[in-house]
Parts: sequence; C-alpha cells; structure tokens
Amino acid sequence: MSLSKLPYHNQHALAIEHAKVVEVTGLQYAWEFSDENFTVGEEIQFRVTSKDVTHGFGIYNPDLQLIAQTQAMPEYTNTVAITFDEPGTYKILCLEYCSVGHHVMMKDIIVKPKGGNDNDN
Ligand SMILES: [Cu+2]
Repeated sequence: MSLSKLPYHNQHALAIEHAKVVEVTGLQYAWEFSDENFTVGEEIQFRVTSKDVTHGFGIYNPDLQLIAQTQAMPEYTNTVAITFDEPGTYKILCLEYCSVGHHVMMKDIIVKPKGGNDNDN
C-alpha cells in the first residue's frame, strides 16, 4: 500500500522546491549566513552546519519566542524551513553550550515587510 497519494506530501515538496536556500555555518562564536535578505511571506530553507563543535541554531521572533531550531553539527547539514510572518528583528541564538563564548554567539536578522520600498521587482 502506498502513501504517496496523501496530499501533504506534495504540498511539502512544493514548498521546499520554492524555498530560498540559505547556508548557515556556526563557529565559535558566530553565525555565518550565505544570504541575509529576508522578507515576510517568503519560505526560507536554512541548511545548517558547523565549522568546529556542535552548536544549536535557534531562531527567535521579535517577541523573543523560539520559533524554529535545529542542531549545527560538524560534517552534517541539518535543514529547517520557516516562513517569517511578521517584519522585525529576529535573533539567532546558540542553544548548545559550545565553550566560553557561547553566550555571545548571537546574530540579529532583519525581516522586511512584503512589498517594501526597496524590493527589486
Ligand atoms: Cu553555544
């Protein structure tokens, strides 16, 4: 018996196909992104790895609620998909103790409103 006709499979595949891929590398003690332009409503697929030890990649919304997470592990790539639904400053925090600089391992990302003045469409 096949499960391939269940509708959510196709929807999921479609969503991932249209997602913007952003490569993320954790390292003591920073986050490197291949792209830092984010817009409300855009599906983002973060592909997360580490250059050194295991880190925890946590995305916090402007209210500082954790909205997505995965592990950043050396020699592995973990994927987490998210669609930002409100503009503002989101924070990336490390969720895995990774040595003395762990608490400074954070990054702000700015999510712009949909159809803002500076889009290039
Ligand atoms: Cu850490």
